Amino acid sequence: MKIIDARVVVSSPGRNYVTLIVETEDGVIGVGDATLNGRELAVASYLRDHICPLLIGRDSRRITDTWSYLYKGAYWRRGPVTMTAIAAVDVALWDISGKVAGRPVYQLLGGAAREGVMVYSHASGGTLAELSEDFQSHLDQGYLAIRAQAAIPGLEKTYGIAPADGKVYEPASGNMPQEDIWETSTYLDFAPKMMAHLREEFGYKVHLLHDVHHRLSPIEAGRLGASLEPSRMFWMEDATPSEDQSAFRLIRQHTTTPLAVGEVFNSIWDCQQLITERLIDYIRTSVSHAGGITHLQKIFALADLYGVRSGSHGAGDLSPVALAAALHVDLTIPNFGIQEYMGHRDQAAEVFGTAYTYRDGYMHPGDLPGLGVTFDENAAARYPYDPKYLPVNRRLDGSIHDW
Ligand code: CS2
Ligand code: MG
Repeated sequence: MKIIDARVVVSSPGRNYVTLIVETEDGVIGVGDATLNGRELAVASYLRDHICPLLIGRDSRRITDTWSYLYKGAYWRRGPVTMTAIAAVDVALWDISGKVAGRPVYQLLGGAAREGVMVYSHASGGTLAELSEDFQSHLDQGYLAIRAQAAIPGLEKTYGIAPADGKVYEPASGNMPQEDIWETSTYLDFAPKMMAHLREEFGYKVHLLHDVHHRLSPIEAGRLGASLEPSRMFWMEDATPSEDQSAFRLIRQHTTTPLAVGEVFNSIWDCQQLITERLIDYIRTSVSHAGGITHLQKIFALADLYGVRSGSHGAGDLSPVALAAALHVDLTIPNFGIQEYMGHRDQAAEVFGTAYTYRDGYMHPGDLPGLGVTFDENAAARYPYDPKYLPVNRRLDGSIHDW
């Protein structure tokens, strides 16, 4: 099962995706997601210039060896660019192995440990009334868990709010990031009111989640967590900039609101302290940004030892390949918690064919051999790369605020 070709396609069907295609001598094709939002071309180059040539002639079945070759064998390790590139190779090789075995990838990972994967969707609004309307529409679609975000009164823009067409939110096109103003005190007053409003209107049966997008200091996060306690959140996500693992000790001292973090993590080392000290409840590392299926399994296995559950990132900038791979992993691990499901813009369906399904709050990866995802290179060619950047945040005094 020699690899004879590995190529990278950068396309923008609704948003930018970097896709790795690996082909074996027997004509089996595997796909991997190498998308790093706002830094897409760096991973494309890492793959094209430094990794694809190393794959030619390797045995596609030797997944762990290839992973180690690319990680341990390189002097410069870790980091989002490297780990996203390795992830794409790893996922493509799992896809190939599944196809060769004639079995869905989850069967190679130990088989299903549950019937379906509980997912959470995104509800948002420019006002609380709009948020309620959107929340209701997600309840109507059967979601058992919903993340809620609303525009912060007084701020011109709030990240994470869907545009008026009801589609998933995306950064604006352009060669420069948009600049937003961030003001913490208004947000700290508003967020608990937003959640209380939803509980009053919709009760406590639905799981309620909220994303802070790394905007608070540890003590502010402690205060927010405490003020959200009456709303009995499923989780408070990314309360503080996540590279500071010990910050979570301080947050923990002040609140019993469950904590989730990790969508920007790239390896087990990024979350080792958070997990082993039980400072979080959910680890949000993803297949595509944390070294692929092979490495994500290690992170979740460590988390399992400490009672931490999974809650993988699944925003629209993770391609359908990444979502499929996540669902295969989610179905198999004992400590699965929840999976984010934001969905993709309609054009993505012209490029990516998927086998996964959604019903009554749960998803399933499907039973096609491999990941169950096809990639149409001709369709992708109709959607050329469209530079986009996530917004930059400044405080009222003009200084840069954290993401
Ligand atoms: C968010 C994302 O889905 C989430 O939880 O934090 O919108 C995130 O900002 C983007 O995926 C960044 O690429
Ligand atoms: Mg998030």
